[in-house]
Amino acid sequence: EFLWSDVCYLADQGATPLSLCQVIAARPVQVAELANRELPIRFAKRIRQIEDIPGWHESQDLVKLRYLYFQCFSDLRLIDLKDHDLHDLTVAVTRTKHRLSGAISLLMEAVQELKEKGLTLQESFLEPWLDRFLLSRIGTEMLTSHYVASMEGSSIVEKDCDPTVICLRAAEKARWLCMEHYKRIGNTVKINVETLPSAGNHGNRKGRHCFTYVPKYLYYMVLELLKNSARATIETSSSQAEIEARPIVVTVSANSGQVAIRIQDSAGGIPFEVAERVWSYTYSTADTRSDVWEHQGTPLAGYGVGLPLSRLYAQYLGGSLHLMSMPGEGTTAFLHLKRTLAALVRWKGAGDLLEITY
Ligand code: W6P
Repeated sequence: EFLWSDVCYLADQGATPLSLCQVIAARPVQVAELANRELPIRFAKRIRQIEDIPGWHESQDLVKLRYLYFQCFSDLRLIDLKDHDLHDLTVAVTRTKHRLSGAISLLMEAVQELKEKGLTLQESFLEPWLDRFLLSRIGTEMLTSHYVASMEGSSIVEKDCDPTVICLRAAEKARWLCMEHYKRIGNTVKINVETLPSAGNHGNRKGRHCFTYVPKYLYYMVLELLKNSARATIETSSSQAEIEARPIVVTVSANSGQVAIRIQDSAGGIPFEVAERVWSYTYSTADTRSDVWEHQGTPLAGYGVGLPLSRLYAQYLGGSLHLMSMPGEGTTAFLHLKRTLAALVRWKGAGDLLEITY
């Protein structure tokens, strides 16, 4: 019907690049206008992107995912924003947020399904396809979350985000996940969180390294890294005593420009053959059924979408994520984050990632 031709029309429209700062700094009414204008364009582009996968209509999951995006698209397109009454838009955006909450798990199942069917999807096609899709998913999720939060008078961004506190919370959760997952053998890891004092006056108040950030994304990234370290530690140990002799060490440091989080395990390192696989969506060894937005991920799942998605989050917010392996010793993850989102505007390299253009 007419909405489908509308999809075609909007998919061809250029999405206006939004900088994160622009979104964060906007007043609720402006956020509403942005959401109302930009979300349909971005959803139309996602629909088109799904159609770019050869044989997409043979995958139940992709058909479902495409229809989800179409429903979100339709809801938003049927809104009339005149009179500045935001109620209908708020209902639609909230519904959209819920509708798409399982989008990534659905997508990863689709990828699994396509692989099992032996559909010869070139990796060189699929990996960048997934990067693009997930990056845009981060962008629209950010916009919908921010819209909903700003209607409630709050924000997804915290001005006083304490990375140490986030690490402690993630550590607690990782230990809990271990206990759940290895219930029968009663294993859990030891995680030490240390905060380095910074030279100069950057650790405000009691040496804490507070900065402006989106806490739920930081939590997601740290938890993902801890899950990997914890799983490796437990699976390469033969007793609880051995596990406790190999604690995971989390170190938080900062200067005026950045916050760094280092996560070190002593699980023997990443074998050479595996090193490339950890960043790959398609080589994932474990089931990826998980709702990444709700953090209900499969406990300690293997190299699924978690690591590549964490790296996308880090990059999206102007930072980076690297893994270093010492063979026979262990793995160290380095998470570098921009200290102020304001600095992002000036950071030229961020252009492609920062702009929620997809
Ligand atoms: C390992 C494998 C891995 C992946 C990601 C992060 C940490 C670790 N540790 O042994």
